[in-house]
Amino acid sequence: MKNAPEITFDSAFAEDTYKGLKSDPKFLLSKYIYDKNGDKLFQKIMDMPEYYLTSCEFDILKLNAENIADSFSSENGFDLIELGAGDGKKTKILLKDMVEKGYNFDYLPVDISQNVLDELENSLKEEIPEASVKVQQGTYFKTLEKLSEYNSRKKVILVLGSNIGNLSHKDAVDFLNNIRNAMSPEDMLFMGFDQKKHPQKILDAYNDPSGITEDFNKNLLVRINSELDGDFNLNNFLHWETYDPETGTAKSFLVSKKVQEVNIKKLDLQIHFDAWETIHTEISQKYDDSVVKWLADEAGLSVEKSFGDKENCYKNYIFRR
Ligand code: AVJ
Repeated sequence: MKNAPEITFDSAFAEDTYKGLKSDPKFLLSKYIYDKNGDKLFQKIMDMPEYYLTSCEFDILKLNAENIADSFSSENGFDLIELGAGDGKKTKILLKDMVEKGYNFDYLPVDISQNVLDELENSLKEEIPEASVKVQQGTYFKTLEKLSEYNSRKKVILVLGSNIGNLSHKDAVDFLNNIRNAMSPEDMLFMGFDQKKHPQKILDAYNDPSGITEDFNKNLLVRINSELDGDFNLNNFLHWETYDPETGTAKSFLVSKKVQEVNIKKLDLQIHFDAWETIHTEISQKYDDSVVKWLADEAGLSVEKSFGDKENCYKNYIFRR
């Protein structure tokens, strides 16, 4: 059998872009939205009135801070490890409460970006100088592995923002399973899951009239243009959102408004788009208790407790292995 011609790529971004645009139907991976510009756009999304996720989770943490902090605490102290801390706006509610109570803990925010960590560290020095902060630059699972190797006290792992929603159920189980492998029996996982709700409310959150989500979605094309020398014309694509209330899956697309050719020099690639042809860019999965329980079961975790807002728009769950 003859091997397919080998193509070598300069980066994972180049390789994934090539594969996604060669596929039928076309797709791009949402994780590549987050460069400097993408991070900024996501901050703007979190401030939009339509993006209810942020304020829902904020309220849940605020309302239940004592309860949550209590369940974290442990006689020998604990490490609070946050995967994807961002600006820490929500975590600070918990940190303040735990500092006030005199809990013995270290806060270990994990992020791939040293820049994000520096900013977070500085703001914490200002706002909660009593907190012991040990930033961890690296990927989630390598860092978790490292931490569980030479750390014996209780770990509380925090994943806020329903970030798991970008993963298919299969990938979500792998993600949870990776976390579980780093957990000892006394450790806890505290995680946010956006819930199924009125479909219109979900569509509105991902289709704001000001066009911030559109810019966020199109940042994939902006990155291809600048990093891979592409010539996407952003005006020739529209942002489209769908939500399937049966599966709970919101999907983002970029739709080609006309027949067009796009060149990507660094991939040595010319792509043809039919009129109204799609590029699938992101999923934002919505959950209910039974789906969360099923995912946990599959990953060898059990749900210990959950906290919701009045309307159960959003929920935070505590898991144990
Ligand atoms: C960061 C994955 C939680 O899916 O709600 C926001 C990303 N995409 N608006 C989400 C996002 C479009 C967000 N997560």
